[in-house]
Amino acid sequence: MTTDAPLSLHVPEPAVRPGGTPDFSNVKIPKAGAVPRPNIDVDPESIRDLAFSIIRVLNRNGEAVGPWAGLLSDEELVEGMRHMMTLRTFDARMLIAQRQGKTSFYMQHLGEEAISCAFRRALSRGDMNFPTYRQAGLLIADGYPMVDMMCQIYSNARDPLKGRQLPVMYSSKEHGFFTISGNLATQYIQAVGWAMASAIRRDTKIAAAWIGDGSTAESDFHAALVFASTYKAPVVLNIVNNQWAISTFQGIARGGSGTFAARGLGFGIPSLRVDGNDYLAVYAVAKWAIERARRNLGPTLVEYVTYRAGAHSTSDDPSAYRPKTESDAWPLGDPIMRLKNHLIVRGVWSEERHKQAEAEILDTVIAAQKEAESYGTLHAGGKPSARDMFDGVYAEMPPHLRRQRQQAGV
Ligand SMILES: Cc1ncc(C[n+]2csc(CCOP(=O)(O)OP(=O)(O)O)c2C)c(N)n1
Ligand SMILES: [Mg+2]
Repeated sequence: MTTDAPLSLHVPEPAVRPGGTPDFSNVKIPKAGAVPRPNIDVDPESIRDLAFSIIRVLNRNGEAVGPWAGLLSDEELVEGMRHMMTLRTFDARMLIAQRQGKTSFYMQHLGEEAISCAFRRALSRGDMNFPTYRQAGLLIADGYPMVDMMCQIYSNARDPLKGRQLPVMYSSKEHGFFTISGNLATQYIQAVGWAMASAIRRDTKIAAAWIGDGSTAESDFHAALVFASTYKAPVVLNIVNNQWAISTFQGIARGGSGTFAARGLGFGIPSLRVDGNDYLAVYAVAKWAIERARRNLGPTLVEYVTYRAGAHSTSDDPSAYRPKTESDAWPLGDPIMRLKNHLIVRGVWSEERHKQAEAEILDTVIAAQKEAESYGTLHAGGKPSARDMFDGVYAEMPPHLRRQRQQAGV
């Protein structure tokens, strides 16, 4: 007989389930402006506490405060506002298009618009993002044509990717947007590899890796951190913590480290947490991390604290696993509303201007949609040619594929 108690596993549970009252008491939010802004060549050891705090610029009154404020002009902020509003409108239209059967699948950014839109602004031309499906703001904020994005979503005759990719998995070398892979966390090893190659070639371009909270549980994430840390690769390691990985809450992938940013500390990588719903804070932290990479000071890990307000994708129904009102209770608010309030406080925006911008943006998105639909949608109109699937894969097509192409008569 043994006196040892039986072993058991610890399985973390979300604070609440459907029907319960939303509870974000686990998200400790410091005051805006409270977190110091270290020099970029700081000793990582001396800023370990930044991995457990949240850098914020916009306060409750819509003012920009503290050492991370003051980097963007009125014009830049108004433009940032338009980027976020465009992304939100684009999402709304494509969600409807999916429900209408014009595409099989869509993924929206609701509540996370500030992250990719503000990050893009801090990059230079030639830098390369390795994004997931929830960073289309990198394209929108860089002026990539919405018509091309929609043609990809519709897999129509003008789809730049010729029907080879799942809808929303865009690709644009010119816009620093590496082809999205559905295999999550591969973005991390590829970004670090690309950054290392840039340094080996003695180039000046840096890479940005993107991952969600859930995907940090993949081994690729950890392998990438080893290489980034050892070789001090010129890369920004972004973690978008939107609290959910489909129906799995962030406590599962986070494990015992307290925060996702804290994962970087064991690798000696400067690791910061930032309010992901604060356009100014995201820009300031992105700029800091990008400058470190550019000055050859090595990688920075950034955790964006945000909330996925919408469903995971058009195939998901969040009411099955979280309270319906949870997104209203998210304590960091909505990124568009917060920037709007700030612009009004600055005296460069108003309720009327906001309404006018909404109407203009909707017109622009609808015009792009009409044009894209004139080239076909999932079940109607033009399609990529069957010939396209044989092209662009091999420098020299193997004989068996040549035969197949002949058999298909294309
Ligand atoms: C390697 C791999 N495992 C599983 C999946 C299936 N999958 C698609 S999205 C997703 C959740 C990812 O959550 P997170 O990383 O938090 O990103 P988010 O969707 O919240 O932006 C999973 C498990 C996948 N695409 N790739
Ligand atoms: Mg997530």
